[in-house]
Amino acid sequence: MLSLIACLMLLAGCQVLDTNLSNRHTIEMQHTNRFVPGTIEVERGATIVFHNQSQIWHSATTDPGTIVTTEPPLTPEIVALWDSGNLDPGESWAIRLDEPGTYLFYCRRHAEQGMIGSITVLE
Ligand SMILES: [Cu+2]
Repeated sequence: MLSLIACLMLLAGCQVLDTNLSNRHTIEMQHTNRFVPGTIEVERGATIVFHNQSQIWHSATTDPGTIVTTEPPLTPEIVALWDSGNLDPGESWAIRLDEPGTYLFYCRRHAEQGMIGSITVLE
């Protein structure tokens, strides 16, 4: 009986882990000055991890003026800039997105070269 309970607890633990992992998405910052993937759709509450796998720094930065949403509009708090700061090679930075909408972001260093992306958080 004890071993059965232990088994069930293990299974429950695995499920929790799976759920968390499936709602976690990594966007790579690549040496080609691109976010990969550049466009993703995620569930509410997803954690987005930006990982710099290149040899130079990048950022993941939003601009309130570029955020596109459906009704109701996002509050100023949510629209507030998120900015990873300068991520050095090998560094990661994460943000959790709870509000539906489409978030556009760019790299402050390479936006003009097309290093931009978008995350759509589904209803
Ligand atoms: Cu960059």
